[in-house]
Parts: sequence; C-alpha cells; structure tokens
Amino acid sequence: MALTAIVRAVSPAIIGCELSFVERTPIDFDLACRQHESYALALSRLGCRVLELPLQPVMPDSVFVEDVAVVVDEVAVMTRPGAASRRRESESVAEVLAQYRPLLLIEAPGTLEGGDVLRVGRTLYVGQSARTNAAGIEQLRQLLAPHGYSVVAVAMKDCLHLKSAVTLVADDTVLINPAWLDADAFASFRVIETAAGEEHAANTLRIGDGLVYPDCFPQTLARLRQAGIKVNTVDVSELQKAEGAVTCCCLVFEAR
Ligand code: CIR
Repeated sequence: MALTAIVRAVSPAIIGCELSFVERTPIDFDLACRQHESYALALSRLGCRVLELPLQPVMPDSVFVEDVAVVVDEVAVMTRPGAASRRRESESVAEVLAQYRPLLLIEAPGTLEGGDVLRVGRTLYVGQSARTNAAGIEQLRQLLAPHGYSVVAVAMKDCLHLKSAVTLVADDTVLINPAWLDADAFASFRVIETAAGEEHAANTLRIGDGLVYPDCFPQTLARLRQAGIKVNTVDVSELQKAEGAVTCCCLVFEAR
C-alpha cells in the first residue's frame, strides 16, 4: 500500500487569507511557493506519492487542504469548515478523494475542520475550536462509529485548531503546548512539551516513523531529537504568516 499525499499550490490570493490568532504581516508569495515546493519534495522523499490539485487562484486558503476532509482507512468525511470562505475549497478535494474512499458529509448546522482532528489509531481527538462546533463533532461520531472509530472532544483555547496545540510524534508520544489545551485528554501518552517562547511548535506532520517539522523551533526540535524521534525540517515561514503549519498543507492516506 502506497502513501498518497494530496497537496495544492499556494494561491496568489493568500494575502487575503483568514486569520484568527495571528497578526497580519506581509507574505512573500514567491517565497511561499518555493517553500511549498520544498515541502512537497520532503513528502515525496518520505515515500509519499504526491498528488497536486489544480491551483485555485481566488481561494486564499486553498493551500491548506487538510481542513476540508478527514480521511480514515474506510471512508473520507468531507467537512464543513467553520470559516464560510473556505467551504468552496471542498469540491475539487472531494473529486479526488472519491477515487479512493466512499465520501461522507458533515452537514449544517455542523462545522468541522480537519486541523481539529488528531487521529491516533481508532480514536479521533477533536478540538472544540471556533471552527468546529458540537454538532460537527457529534456528526463525525455518528458517521465513524459504524467503522469502529471513537471520537473524543477536547477543550482548547487561544489557538486556531487542535493540532496547533497537540500532535502525535511517536506511537505513544504527543507533543503538546499545555497553555492551549486540556492536556488531561492525553494523560495516557508520554508527553513532550513545546519549549518556552515556541508556542506554535506543537504542530508536526508524522509520515511513517519520521516527522516533517518547521525549522524555526530549535529548542522543541532538540527535545524531539533527544527523545529519539527522526525529524526532517522545512522552512514554512510564509505559510505560518497565513496561520498555517505543516499538517495543514496535505491530506495523507494509504491509497488502495
Ligand atoms: C485559516 O484560518 O483557515 C487559514 N488561514 C489557516 C488554516 C490552517 N489550517 C490548519 O492548520 N489545519
């Protein structure tokens, strides 16, 4: 089985992106494009077959493909993003995912964004964020229960998505910014905390047993390496200005 990663190039409209907890600063579009290319290359070096969706020139946040779908082994759930401006991003992602999985849908009044969903085996931790509401979480629970998944809602604050605050970095280990979430939900895991002053450092992308990780969090990076975790660094400074991070620029799944 091959790992497939869906990505989409950065839209020239990215300067008009949604921002919630990050202040707007100028984005260097050409640099953002180069950084995204290097990111896609890192995915392919880690063994992913990279599928590039058509550019969406008028959809500012369309590079952040993670938010419009939650893909598990049996099905893909098309989300209904809490940011209304992002709902039109779904169609082209759904077209491609339909080739790999039956599609299920989150419907109004539910909202859910993929950045709020952290999968660990058959458990999906879902952030109660400004983008994901209780109806969205309940629908996800109902849709995935028949496939053997349980859904755990996690309280969080002060950041965009659950995976801004926590990601899985090894089978039994999470990287957490404890200021942004209720860490009790992860009490059964070994916990690595983000270093002081590196508040955005908890978002890592795990591919196989290695991580793709921004190069701008040196102290947290050292903690990960000390824990024996293999880390490949990338520079995503321009995507971070759009409140993006490394998980949000791809949808990775086993293609069968
Ligand atoms: C947004 O606010 O929707 C985008 N500017 C950033 C989305 C980042 N997505 C993610 O981390 N999963």
